[in-house]
Formats: sequence, structure tokens, C-alpha cells
Amino acid sequence: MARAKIALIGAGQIGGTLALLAGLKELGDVVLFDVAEGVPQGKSLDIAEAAPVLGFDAKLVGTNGYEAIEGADVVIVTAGVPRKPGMSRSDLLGINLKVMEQVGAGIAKFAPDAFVICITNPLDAMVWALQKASGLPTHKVVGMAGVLDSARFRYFLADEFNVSVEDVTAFVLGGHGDDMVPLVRYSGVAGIPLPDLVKMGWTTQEKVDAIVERTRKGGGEIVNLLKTGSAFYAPAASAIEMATSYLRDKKRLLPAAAYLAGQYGVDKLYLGVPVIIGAGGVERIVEISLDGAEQAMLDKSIASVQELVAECRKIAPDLG
Ligand code: A3D
Repeated sequence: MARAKIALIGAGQIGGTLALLAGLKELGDVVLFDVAEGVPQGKSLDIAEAAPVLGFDAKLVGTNGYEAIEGADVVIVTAGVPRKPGMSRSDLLGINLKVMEQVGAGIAKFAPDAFVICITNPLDAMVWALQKASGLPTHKVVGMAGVLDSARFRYFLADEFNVSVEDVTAFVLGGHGDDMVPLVRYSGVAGIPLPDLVKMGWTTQEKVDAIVERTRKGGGEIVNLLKTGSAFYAPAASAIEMATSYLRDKKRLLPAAAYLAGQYGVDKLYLGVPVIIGAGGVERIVEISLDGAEQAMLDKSIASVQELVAECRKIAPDLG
């Protein structure tokens, strides 16, 4: 059977890491696209030259032309510019909305059957814009944030309990921002919920609260350490997990920014919720029950995503 084709739009920090991970996991052949001349070509050649040592077979191509993504099975989008000093949120939105329009047009023309994963920030608004600009069905366009946010939550919990990260499950809902909703009740170790672990004396409520707060600010913690740029290893690994579930029809239950049409009381908006990802794309949106406090946190998160999308609509009315 022919190898799958994975197109990476944006060959920056995350794009390069995605290419390496896709190769290491033998997910398929990789096309690395960027507007910067030489960067996608250089990174793909470098990774291709690592393949004999690392022992994987994949064709890696770097390009500045969209035609090279033709027929891609998966497209992962990290193209965009970061916020620079003096740039307002609207300035950034305006620039990255234009990028999503270009990328969306490229996908519509050359890879209309692909499963598309958006990573560009501000995530919940950019995935909305990318779906509009590409015109692909909503169940084939998702945003990556929840897998990363829950991975951070899982790592902090595993560290606190001194147990394997593999046995820690965690749930984060809502938009990708400081008001994301880490769900303590739905997180735990090998089926033991966090509130029970507190009762068992494994940790204290104060420590759980501090871990929740650290999870919410996880992106900022890395930015403050790196000083130039943001996290890229864990974001890339998270998107690869989503791509794998699609390509291998694993039907994993993963948190992702998915298009809601009434679920969680939200209409026509992308929001981080649990979904099943399989060969059909987003095959199911899982609606879990929330208590009053969780619902209130989610409502706050929904309001900020709505505000962001309203701003996008103002800046780019053509997107609809
Ligand atoms: P970076 O290393 O700057 O890479 C972005 C790349 O996009 C650069 O190589 C640019 O040349 C390229 N680019 C710019 N405009 C275009 C265009 N029109 N078409 C194609 N390529 C273009 O950034 P990064 O890889 O570190 O991060 C990429 C994005 O992911 C940023 O928007 C980050 O904010 C975002 N991010 C999201 C998360 C989430 O959890 C959602 C986490 C970390 C980073």
C-alpha cells in the first residue's frame, strides 16, 4: 500500500519537529512548506539525512509551492507570525487571518480530502478561519490544543505522584488560553479520580489547585524560559498523536478544538471538547456532564472564544 502523505504548512520550530516525528513514527512521506525560501528545503534535507541513522523510510520534500502538497492525507498548519513587542492583538489577528486565507486556499486547491490540524495561535479563532477559508467539511478541520494542555496536566500530576505518565489521564476543556478548563473530576491515575487521590493522602487540594493553575499558564511558562519563541516539542508531539489516530483509524478519544453545532450549548464555534478521531475525521463529539462550577468556567472560556471570533469577523468579513 502506498505511504500516506503528510503536508506541514509552516516549517518553523513546530513544523521542523513535526517532520522529524512523522519520520520517526513512519507515518508517511512528508512535504514541508513555508514562504521562507530555503528553510523547508534545508530542514527536510537535514531530516532525510538523519533517516539512515535513525532507521526510518520516508520521502521528505521541502517546498515554497503549494502544488507539492497535492493529494495530502493530513495537513498540519503552523504557519503564522508570533506577536512582537508593540503589536496589538488585532494587528496579530489581522496578519494571521491573512495567512489562514492563503493556507486555506492552498488546501482547497491541492488537498481538499485531507484531515487538517491547525496549531497557529490564537488557536480557536485561527481554526475557525482556516475552516472557512478552505471550505473543507467541519469534521475534517480541527485545532490542536487540548492534547497539549492535558499532556502538561498529566506530566505535572505524574511528577507529583511519582508514577508513570502513562497511567495518568487528564482532561482539559474550553479555549486555548488562561481560562481553559482543566477538569479535576475527570482526571486521575489508572482510573482513580483525582478527588479520591486527595482523600487517599496522595496529595492535597492546595497542590492540585497549584497544578491546575500551572497547567493554565503552561504556554507562558515556556515562553518566559525560552525568551524567544514558544513551546514546540510537546505541541508537535500532540499534533502527531491526533494525525496518527486519523491515519491508523485508532478512534482515540482526545480533546481537540472541534466545530460545535449545538453541543455544550455552543453553536457554530470551534471549542476544545473531547472528540473521537478516526478515519472519518472527527467521528463523534463527546458531551460529558459538567457540574455548576465546571459549567461556569466553560461559559467564561466560550465567551472569550466568541469575542475573538467576533473580532475576526470584523477584520475579515469575507470569511463569513
Ligand atoms: P515559528 O517557528 O515562527 O514558525 C512559523 C512559520 O510560519 C515560520 O517559518 C514562517 O516563515 C511561516 N509562515 C509565516 N507566514 C506564512 C505563510 N503565509 N505561509 C506559510 N508559512 C508561513 O513558530 P512555531 O513553529 O514555534 O509556532 C507556530 C504557531 O503555533 C504559532 O502561531 C504559535 O503561537 C502556535 N502554537 C500553538 C500552540 C497551541 O497549543 C495551540 C502551542 C505552541 C505554539
